[in-house]
Amino acid sequence: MNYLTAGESHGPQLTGIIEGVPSGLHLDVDAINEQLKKRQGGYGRGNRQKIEHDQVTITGGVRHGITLGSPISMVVQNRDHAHWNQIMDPVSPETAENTLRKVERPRPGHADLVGGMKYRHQDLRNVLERSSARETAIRVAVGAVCKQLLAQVGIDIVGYVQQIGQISTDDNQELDVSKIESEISQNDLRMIDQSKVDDIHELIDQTKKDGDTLGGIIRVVATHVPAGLGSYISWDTKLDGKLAAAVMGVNAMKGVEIGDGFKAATSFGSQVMDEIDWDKEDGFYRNTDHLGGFEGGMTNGMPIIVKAAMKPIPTLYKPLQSVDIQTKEVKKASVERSDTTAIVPASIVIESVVAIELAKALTDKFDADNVQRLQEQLTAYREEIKQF
Ligand code: EPS
Repeated sequence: MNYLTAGESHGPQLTGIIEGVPSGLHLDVDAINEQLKKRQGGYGRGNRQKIEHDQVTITGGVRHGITLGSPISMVVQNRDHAHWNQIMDPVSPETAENTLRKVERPRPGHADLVGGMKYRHQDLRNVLERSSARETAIRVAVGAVCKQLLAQVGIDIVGYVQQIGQISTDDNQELDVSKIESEISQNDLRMIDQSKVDDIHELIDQTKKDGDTLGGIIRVVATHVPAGLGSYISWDTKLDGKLAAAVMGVNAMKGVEIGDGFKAATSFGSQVMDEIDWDKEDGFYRNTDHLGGFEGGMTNGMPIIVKAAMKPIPTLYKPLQSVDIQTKEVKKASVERSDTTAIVPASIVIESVVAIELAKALTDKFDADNVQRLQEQLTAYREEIKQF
């Protein structure tokens, strides 16, 4: 399975193509839209989300609601393009008028400056339009398709917010996906601990007043993943490595942990390894999950736990020092409309990219031409593993 996205933040639309989704999957478009809606939400978002009402249109690979096994193409319109149709026109030639929103004072921490150097763009808008996290809307649509495929083989997955700025909100213990879902749906921060919501709202409000931004920590849990996805045989077959790369591929991510992650480095071996147990019903299992469901780069049948550290958004209303790329004068960085924090939508994005990697691993390992055959194979494989 493979996917590709295209589209600029204020261009006409975002496009995604996924190749390798099995045939015979009943695709629930409402469920894709539900994910898109969740990604648009969350306290701390800016005014762009008042303009967008993200909805997916399927343009290939699906017939009468059922996947065909051919590439699935999807689009999400940028409603804001209506305000940018001259400036972001894909075809009409450059004029003085349609280059009015030129960006020449790169924002520290954004892709602006290096992107400009690398692609020889003198208008840094050509960089920021694609490096904008707007692209994650279509990645979430791709992830929503993968989530539906995973659900067909009993795999559940959720991403939520654990920490915003310095306020930490849970103890890393919860592993029940439906319990997490029900807790986080009760607030606009996708957090388990309801008692911290007011404090965090206040923190976001104050940060906004200060013209500053916030990052945070996201945790993803995936359950009922069979043992043996990924492999120890070569470095690039390790599935935890692929998950880490997918997480780092999301805008603004600066760190990834699997299970106890960095904490494992300061613990004793006896506190980190998950002791092995066995019963007739489940076969082998572990008594704890410090290793986040991975041993030797392979899933071990325990819940997968991935954490991501997101840096604060680099667009500041109180801008930092920069240098004008034309005049080379020290100036304040350019100010674009932005969010105070995007940690809530990012938790959906991280959930999505983890779902995509798990779906990839699954469809790589088994015959995935057809979803029913995939289910049959997985049932047989699970039985074999249980009898080991
Ligand atoms: C973003 C800047 C803002 C965000 C955007 C990401 O966009 P605009 O400049 O149009 O206000 O709202 O995120 C989205 C549009 C989205 O859908 O998530 C950036 O610079 O990364």
